[in-house]
Amino acid sequence: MGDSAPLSPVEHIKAASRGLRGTLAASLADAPTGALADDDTNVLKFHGSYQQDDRDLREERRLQKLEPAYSFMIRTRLPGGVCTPRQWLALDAIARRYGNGTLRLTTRQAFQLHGVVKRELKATMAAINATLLDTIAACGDVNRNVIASVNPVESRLHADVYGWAAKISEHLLPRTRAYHEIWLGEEKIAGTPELEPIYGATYLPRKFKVAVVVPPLNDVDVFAHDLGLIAIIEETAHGPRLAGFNVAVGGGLGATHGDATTYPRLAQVIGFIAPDDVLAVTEAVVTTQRDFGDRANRKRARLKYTLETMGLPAFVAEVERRAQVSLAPARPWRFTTNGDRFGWTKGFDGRWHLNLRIPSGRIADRDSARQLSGLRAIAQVHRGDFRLTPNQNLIIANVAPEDRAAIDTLVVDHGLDLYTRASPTSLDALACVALPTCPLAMAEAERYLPSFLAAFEARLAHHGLAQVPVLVRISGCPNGCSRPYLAEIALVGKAPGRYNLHLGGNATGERLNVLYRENLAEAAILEALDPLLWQFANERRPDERFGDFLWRAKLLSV
Ligand code: SRM
Ligand code: SF4
Repeated sequence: MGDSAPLSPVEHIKAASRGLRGTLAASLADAPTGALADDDTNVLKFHGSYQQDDRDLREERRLQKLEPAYSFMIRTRLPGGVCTPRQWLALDAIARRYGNGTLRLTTRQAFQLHGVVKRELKATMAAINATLLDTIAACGDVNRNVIASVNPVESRLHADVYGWAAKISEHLLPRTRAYHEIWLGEEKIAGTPELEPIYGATYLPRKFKVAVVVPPLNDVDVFAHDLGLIAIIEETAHGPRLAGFNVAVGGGLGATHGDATTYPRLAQVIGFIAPDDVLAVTEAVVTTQRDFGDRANRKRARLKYTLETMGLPAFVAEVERRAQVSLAPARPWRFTTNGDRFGWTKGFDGRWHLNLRIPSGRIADRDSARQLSGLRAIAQVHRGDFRLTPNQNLIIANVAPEDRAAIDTLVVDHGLDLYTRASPTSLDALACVALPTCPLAMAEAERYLPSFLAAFEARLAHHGLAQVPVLVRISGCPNGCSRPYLAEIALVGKAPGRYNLHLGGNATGERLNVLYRENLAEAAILEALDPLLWQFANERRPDERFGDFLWRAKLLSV
């Protein structure tokens, strides 16, 4: 807006894509290569897929003068992370038939399949669609998967809140039929591409993320979002009622090492709205970002930077004008944790929910645990549903009391009972995918998490802190896909085997951590943590968390 800088190349690709069609159909038919035409790799993202190559094999293939080992990652759209056993079984079969034989649960309550080759991409997308799931807008410069508190226990209103996540997701879906034409063979309608009433022809300047949360849980890390809705529940004579939502805007975590113009930022609460105003306000936030966001510099194109350039009051006034809604003063709320509640919990309606621990969300059959087979066996008998948590874990939800024993047996038989054995710190730890599939990874994350935790927990035990939970998150680069900047201890990839050490987030997702030391290998990370842990062990107040202690003891500064 008002900026004379040239548009970023992606803007031209979107504009020329004829409603996200690009030349994808021709690229898919180009048999000699496992890759798509360059521009189509950008268009493909809006359909929920990324072209990747196996980075473990890159050098070997280069020496053999072969093109990289291209394959595709596919991400589902799954508002609130809810899916049925039937859908689970279908995705499990698709992962084994077309993917690399694993299912990956993401930090945004979605599934990712990795390792799909180009000649099978269309069949895979069609197979996913046949399960009544889709991948539309799971990636790209649009609203992404809307996430929602899993919370099936504490709130009678969880279904309402999940309903809002689903409604927002539908409301903000692109209207183009490109997905149906390219992947499902729908007949093309001649003429100009469909109008996109919310997005316009060039969609948003950047990705856009929405979370809906039900306090006291902040399992979605609501303040990491472009738009966060905090459900306000009122107790009435007839039971609890969803009064409305506090609205938070401008959260986002991605940053670039060494570039101070990019930074993680927490969303700010700007007011309260009634449920009836949710769609209008959401749309107004999206269209304001559409019109005022930076389309020249993609590193500064998220809503958090639009707020910086517009100023919060002007942004809020614009949203109110567009939505024709006046925001009321925000209502009080309180979060107690951003973690999951592992094990069995009883819901308000007498049904049971089993929160399993799935390290880094990777579901695979390995010697240590046959998770994929185990969850397949559970899906074959389960009569409730599954819920993916934003902490990359899984809830087997809505289990009748009489079905619990059978599920427990399958869980134990397949090594899915980690939640009964893991330490508090390893239960809550997150790591992003990183190598070998992520093209942006600078260091390992998912594959490094187990060995880092083992080394770190040995230090905790040494200081008598083995049973004290510390929120640890690892990302392979500063983009922050495991939401590391909210962790008490975060490792952010800098180079192979080296990380920036961030300290001082809290356990409710309400405080950013700060950079403590740069570019450290594991031994130096542990060495930096050791004196802090020693002091924590000696001076800790009852139940005090490590991140809170570091600030109280003035061991960190902004
Ligand atoms: Fe992410 C890009 C994986 C959640 C911030 N993210 C990527 C890509 C697609 C790499 C790429 O652009 O080629 C990664 C694919 C790796 C792979 O091989 O699978 C990737 N992001 C993930 C997932 C799978 C991490 C995980 O281990 O679970 C999460 C998928 C979520 C989903 O289902 O939609 C994932 N990414 C996040 C989050 C956390 C969240 O949203 O709650 C963030 C930080 C929050 C935010 O957006 O600010 C996040 N991902 C990014 C960014 C930085 C964006 C920015 O504003 O700068 C990138 C890079 C980009 O967009 O250019 C990125
Ligand atoms: Fe890839 Fe970086 Fe995201 Fe990790 S944080 S998945 S390395 S983009």
